Amino acid sequence: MDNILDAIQKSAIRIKKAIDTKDIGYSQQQNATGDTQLQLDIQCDLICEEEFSKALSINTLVSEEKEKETLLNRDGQYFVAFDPLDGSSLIDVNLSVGSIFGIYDGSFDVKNLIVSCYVVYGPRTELVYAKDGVVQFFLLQNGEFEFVKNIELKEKGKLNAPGGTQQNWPPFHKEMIDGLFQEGYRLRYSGGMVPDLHQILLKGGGLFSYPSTSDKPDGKLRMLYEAHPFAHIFKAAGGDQCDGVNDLLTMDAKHIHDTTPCFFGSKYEIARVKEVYGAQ
Ligand code: P6P
Repeated sequence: MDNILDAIQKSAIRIKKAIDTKDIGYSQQQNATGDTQLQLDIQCDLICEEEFSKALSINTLVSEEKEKETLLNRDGQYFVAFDPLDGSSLIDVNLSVGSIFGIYDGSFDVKNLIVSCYVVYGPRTELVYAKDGVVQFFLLQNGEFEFVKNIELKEKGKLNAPGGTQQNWPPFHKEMIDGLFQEGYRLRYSGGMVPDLHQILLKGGGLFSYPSTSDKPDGKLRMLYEAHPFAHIFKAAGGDQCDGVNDLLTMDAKHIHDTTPCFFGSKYEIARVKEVYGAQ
């Protein structure tokens, strides 16, 4: 396992350099979910694959940037799902982006998710890692990720990060989101899942939502390498998560790029989501 975490840290340092120097023009390719790939998306995917290839304990990789799984070591124990550069379209307006990793033991069944990790590339490069019910926060300093603190969410927060196109939200969802604003919650949404969730984790809590919408009935965010890792992190930080009704950590993906509606936050806000969605 240590060699996988080492690969993640080495990938993060290389990706940060690539973001700071690489041309961010578009390629002629699309990923499995139809997003036109930046040359940088492809570059960052290659960086991760190169670093993971050195870890003989890895059996299979799933990347947002590749349609199919990549077998590395037939006898490997761990299955790694990752989004090498989430929110890459924000780079050309100089907003923060991130990488997301889920490490599964034996298969990509969500019950086997044992370590979740993300990296935020912003004014600073920061890494958050959840294992065995603890969420640790690291800061890149002089080429090393230095431990800063453990992250624990408050029972109730004050930030509201509502994803998706509002005109495509179900009316009851809009009413719930507006209700939080009427209670004094503050809008914090950049369109980058990693910095938006990082802010909620570090500022004590709130709600991030990406619901089922009329244009994306199964949600937009991918289960294996976006929803499951963040559900794991929020649960470990003392918060909660769901798909509106169900615990995301009980819902297995039907295919490697499967998506789901998802909600992450403090316990108070997730209880509100379950109350509203449960009544529909
Ligand atoms: P919308 C970025 O493209 C992404 O996959 C996530 O990082 C982000 O949370 C979401 O899409 C934003 O989607 O529809 O709100 O712009």
